[in-house]
Amino acid sequence: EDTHKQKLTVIGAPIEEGAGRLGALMGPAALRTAGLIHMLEDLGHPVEDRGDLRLPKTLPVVPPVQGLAHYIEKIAAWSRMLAVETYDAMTNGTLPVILGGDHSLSMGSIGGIARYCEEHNRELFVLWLDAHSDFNTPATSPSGNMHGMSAALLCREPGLEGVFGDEPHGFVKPENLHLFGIRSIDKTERVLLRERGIDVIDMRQIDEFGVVKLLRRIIERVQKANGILHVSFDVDFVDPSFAPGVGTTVPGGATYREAHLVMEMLHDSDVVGSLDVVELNPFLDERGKSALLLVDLVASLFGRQIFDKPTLSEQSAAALNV
Ligand code: 4U7
Ligand code: MN
Ligand code: MN
Ligand code: MN
Repeated sequence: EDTHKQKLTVIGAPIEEGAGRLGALMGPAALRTAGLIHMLEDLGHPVEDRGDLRLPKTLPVVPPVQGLAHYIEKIAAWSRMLAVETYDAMTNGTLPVILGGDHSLSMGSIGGIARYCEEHNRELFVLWLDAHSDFNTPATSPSGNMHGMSAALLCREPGLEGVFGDEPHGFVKPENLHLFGIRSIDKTERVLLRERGIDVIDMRQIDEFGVVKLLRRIIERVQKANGILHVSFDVDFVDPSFAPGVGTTVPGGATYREAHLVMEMLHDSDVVGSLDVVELNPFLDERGKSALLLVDLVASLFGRQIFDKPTLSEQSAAALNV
């Protein structure tokens, strides 16, 4: 989890059937075109690029679900494949970076990471940077789109058991899931989030208290538990004025600097053990703007700094009491 020169395994997951509109399939390609791999290497990280994964020809048979879960066979195939890949990457002592692809991929990526953590007795925490809470089940989802169900599946909500079937994977403790940047919650989702006691940091709290205090609290929790933090970065966490290339824009998102500050703090915390970058839809982007922003944000997470030393003089630090 030392994000300082940590060895990275990059895994492309061009999956789009979990989202309501097509195009997230091109996400990994756009992130590569925007220079993601070179950026990581420039920062001094050894990178093993496993390329973009492909679905097997035969999809698993998934028993029928109660409610709506579009393309569940494809999501199941991706989840099972990704869980193996992230588990492997962690077992090899590397930090998996999964390039999406829609947010349904986190079922698999985190499923594999959680399995690793369970087997190695490490407490797993998840920071879910998103406009949405992704806590629907087939029974509650208004859309049936599975990118809105990944957090629920990981917290063992019923109705999605067919995704993994008997394939090995782990779960996330509901009390270790931190949703951050939220500003769009469905009615039934709200009920479920309350019942499960999920920590929901919405945009109103971010406006009132700022990202620093709110994130510091989460980081300290992970550090105290000597835990591992998985960061699941949904592009729509950022305000659509900075990141228009996403199918589910919601106004009032994180600003350019708020998003960077989150990533910079995460870098300094040394608790990040894995990362998803999801929901980039290059078909909806404006001349690569969102892809380029994402590469810069990931750079902040992996150690790019504005300046190499604290920029406050001792005198001004004392005056500000920081
Ligand atoms: B994303 C939604 F109804 N809640 O379930 C749903 F508003 O991964 C949106 O966060 C889900 O982008 C958004 O379809 C999923 C909808
Ligand atoms: Mn560093
Ligand atoms: Mn979202
Ligand atoms: Mn999401």
